[in-house]
Amino acid sequence: MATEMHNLSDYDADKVPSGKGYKVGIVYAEWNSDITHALRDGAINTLINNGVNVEDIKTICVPGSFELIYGATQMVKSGKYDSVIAIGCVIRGDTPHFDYICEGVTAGLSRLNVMYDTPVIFGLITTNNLEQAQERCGGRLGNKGDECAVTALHMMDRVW
Ligand code: RBF
Repeated sequence: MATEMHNLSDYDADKVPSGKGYKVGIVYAEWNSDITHALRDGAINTLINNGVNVEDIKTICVPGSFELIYGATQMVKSGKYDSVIAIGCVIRGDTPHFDYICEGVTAGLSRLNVMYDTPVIFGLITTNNLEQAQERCGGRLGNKGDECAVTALHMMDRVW
């Protein structure tokens, strides 16, 4: 994913593989929906701009980021998608909940990538405050949803 020094939102469009014919599942969390909807829409636009047919993109929402694990698992197990993008936003609060959710989602999605053949793209943004999240969903640091879509296109294009 991106840092200030490495921002995939500035990707070279000529180097992104075509998504024509590929099917992509997007599971996104409703918590912090101002952020996650912008990330989701960024991902959808980038997929379409790179050749994925709109009818080949399926979006499903889940209540919170923790539920991304279940949602992504169901999408992968359905066998309907060439890649699955999981999108959520966890903002640090005053309790350790932030750490538990981040660790849980990271472990859950990582496990899917080991267990199944469908690439699962990690679109969970984890920030200290709302401003940092806004910077990453179409602000100063690009849109991490776009970057997830570019990553999905690269992963689907690979011959292993
Ligand atoms: N879900 C998120 O997607 N982002 C959050 O920042 C977030 N913060 C939470 C903070 C607390 C204290 C709790 C209890 C839940 C939070 N959740 C958050 C929801 C979580 O991902 C999940 O939906 C619930 O824990 C139910 O499984």
